[in-house]
Amino acid sequence: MEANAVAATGCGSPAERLERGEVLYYPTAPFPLPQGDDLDFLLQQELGSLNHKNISYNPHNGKVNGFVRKNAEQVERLRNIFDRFSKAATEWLTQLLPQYSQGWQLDRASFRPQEEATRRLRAKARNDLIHVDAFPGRPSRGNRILRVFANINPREPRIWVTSDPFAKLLKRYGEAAGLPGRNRTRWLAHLGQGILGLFRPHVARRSEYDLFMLRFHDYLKLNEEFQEKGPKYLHTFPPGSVWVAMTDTCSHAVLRGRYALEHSYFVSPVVLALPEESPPVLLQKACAASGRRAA
Ligand SMILES: O=C(O)CCC(=O)C(=O)O
Ligand SMILES: [Fe+2]
Repeated sequence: MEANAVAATGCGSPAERLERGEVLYYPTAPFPLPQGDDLDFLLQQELGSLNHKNISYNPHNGKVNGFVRKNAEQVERLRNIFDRFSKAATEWLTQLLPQYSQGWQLDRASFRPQEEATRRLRAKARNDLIHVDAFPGRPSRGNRILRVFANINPREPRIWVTSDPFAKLLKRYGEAAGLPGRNRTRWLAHLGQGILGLFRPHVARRSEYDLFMLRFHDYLKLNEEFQEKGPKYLHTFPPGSVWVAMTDTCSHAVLRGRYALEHSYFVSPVVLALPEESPPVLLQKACAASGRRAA
C-alpha cells in the first residue's frame, strides 16, 4: 500500500484536484475545532441506537439526532458545538473553494464517536469496505458530494484507504454493477420508488443517477476482488488534522479511529471546475457508449 500517494500528486486548483478524486490534507486544522470543556463534552456523547451510524446535525433547522439524550441543557450545548463547527467549516471552505460556495447546499454535519476498527455493521453499511458515497435518504440528483473531515481524537490517528477514482471504477465495473437504461432495471427502480414513497414520503425522489450510484456503492463494497486486489493508498490523519474530498469520486474506506467531525455539501454541477469529468456526465457517456438510453 502506498502512503498518501493520491494526496501527493497535487497539481491544479483545489477544485480540480478534488474533482479528480484527490484528498486535500491539512496536518493542522485550518479552522477552529472544539477545544477544552467543549471537546471533553463532545467525546462523552454516545450513539443513541444501532439505527444511527453517527450523531448528526441538520444546519437548516438546528436538530441533532442519533445520541443518548439526557437533558435539555445537554441538547442545547451539543447544538451549539455543531453550529460553531458548521459555520467555521463552511467559512473556511468558502475561502478555499469560492466558486463552489456560489452553488452548494449545506447537507448534514456529523460526529463519529465509534471505534471504526471494531464496529459491527451489515456489509452495505460497513465503513471499512472501499466505496464511493451515495446517501440512501438524501438523493443528490446529480449534485456532487463534498465532505470535510476533522480528527478530534486527542491521541489516535484516523486511518483511511483510498483507491481508484470514479472514472476508472466506472470503466472497470460499471457494466457489471448495471448501467441505467435497461428496461427491467428501470421498471424495478420505479416500482421501488413507488413503494419507498408510501413508507417514507419525506425522502426526496431518487433520479436514475441516484439509483445507479447506490447500486455502485453496494457493488463495490460486495466485490471481493476489488476490495482485496484493487490499488490501495493509505492515509494517516493525526489528531487535529483536517481533510477534504469529493467522496462520490474519491473511493475510500475508514479502517481505524474514533471521534471525527464531518460536514457534507451538495455542489451543483454548474459551479464545477471540470464538469465533463463529473460522475453524472461520465455515466451518461458510458450509457451512450454501451448503446443504452442516457441516465
Ligand atoms: O468516517 C469516516 O472517516 C468515513 C466513513 C465513510 O466512508 C462515510 O461516512 O461515507
Ligand atoms: Fe463513505
